[in-house]
Amino acid sequence: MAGKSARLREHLLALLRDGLAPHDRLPPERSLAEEFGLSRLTVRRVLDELEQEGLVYRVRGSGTFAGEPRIAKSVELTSFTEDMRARGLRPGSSPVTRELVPAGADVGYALRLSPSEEVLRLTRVRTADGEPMCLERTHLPAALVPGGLDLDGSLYEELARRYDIVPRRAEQTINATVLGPDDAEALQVAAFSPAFLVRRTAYDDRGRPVERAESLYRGDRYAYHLTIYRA
Ligand code: 16G
Repeated sequence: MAGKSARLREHLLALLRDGLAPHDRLPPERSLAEEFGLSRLTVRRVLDELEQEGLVYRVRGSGTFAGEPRIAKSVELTSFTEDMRARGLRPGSSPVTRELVPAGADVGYALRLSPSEEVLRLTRVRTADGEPMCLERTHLPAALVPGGLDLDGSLYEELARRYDIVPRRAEQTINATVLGPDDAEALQVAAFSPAFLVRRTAYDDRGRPVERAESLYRGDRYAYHLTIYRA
């Protein structure tokens, strides 16, 4: 009996590791019981154990599902476009300005460029269903995007499509701040309204810095949400 339930456990662990994405349904208890020659009760115990370990979760009446991997999944590297779509909102950017400028000391340091090297600077008011949510100033090494960028839509989608560049990791800091009059006007809120200032340096697979961005989020429309776990 112990041998069989250990086999079932191994089988499920392998399935969770290689076969199932988070939130995919596990095979039903009944078919696991048949396949492994175990009672439903024993199958349930094996699943209970996996549930206690946080590897699966149960939904009464519909089955057992693969859990989310625990490694900081909640702080995923996403784009504005993805964030808005996930909330059922229509992402947009208006207005958009682009300039080629010398990197300067801070941006150059973050992007590992000399201060005189050129960067493409994008300034975008990011909107959700047409409402301004965030003011974003992004710098990219000009040498990485030699043919320019079409910026009607998502910067990250365009970087992937046109240059095969995918930001994989980012260092990010979040500060509280207030909006100066110009930034407040761009976001259509009162001057000196509170905001979050998020600075991101994003790196690709090879560890090259590909973006240095500053995003100013309206304090009345944003919250930083983290899922945290006890080890
Ligand atoms: C997010 C990123 C920003 C990136 C942008 C791309 C943060 C703090 N910042 O706003 O660095 O440039 O997404 O969005 O999340 P896009 O692909 O929709 O243009």
